[in-house]
Amino acid sequence: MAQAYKLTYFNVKATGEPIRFLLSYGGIEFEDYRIEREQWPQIKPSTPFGQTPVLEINGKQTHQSAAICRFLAKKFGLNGSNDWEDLEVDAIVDTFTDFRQQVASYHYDQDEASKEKKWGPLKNETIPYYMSKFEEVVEKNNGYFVGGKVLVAMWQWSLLRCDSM
Ligand SMILES: N[C@@H](CCC(=O)N[C@@H](CS)C(=O)NCC(=O)O)C(=O)O
Repeated sequence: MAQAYKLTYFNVKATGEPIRFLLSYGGIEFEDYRIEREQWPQIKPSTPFGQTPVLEINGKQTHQSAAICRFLAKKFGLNGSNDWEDLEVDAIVDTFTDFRQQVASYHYDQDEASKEKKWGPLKNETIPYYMSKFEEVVEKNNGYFVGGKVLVAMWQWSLLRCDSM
């Protein structure tokens, strides 16, 4: 029997997009439920930890974007070929998260003065640092992050390429 997949997330790319990519890659039809900001207070209490993305499979809810990606990657053969490769994938994914959090801290800052103060270091230090490091890794791995092939780390990379944080 076909399984029913439903992804609940805001109408942005951010941490939901790699899950959408993975489900599409795996040929899984899913309900791409995009909530509007004003719906959120009503939906929040029904989520496992008050946050999205939430993936439901046959009514069973799960959360945490990286964990969901890892789960789907395994299903679609996009995890590593051994424990070491899996470790390397996890390390890259966690590094994206570190990087993204620094960009998000600037992006979502509502205080104009504090935001302006963050821009210089972000543009001149943080972004060039992470980008050059990521490039180094990719150069060492024949154009991929791990193992010279497309793995879940690649989809997580899409987080950084999203036009909305
Ligand atoms: N570590 C979590 C972070 C989840 C998260 O920060 N979700 C945000 C949207 S990107 C959210 O639901 N914010 C609304 C809220 O916290 O009320 C993940 O990667 O899934």
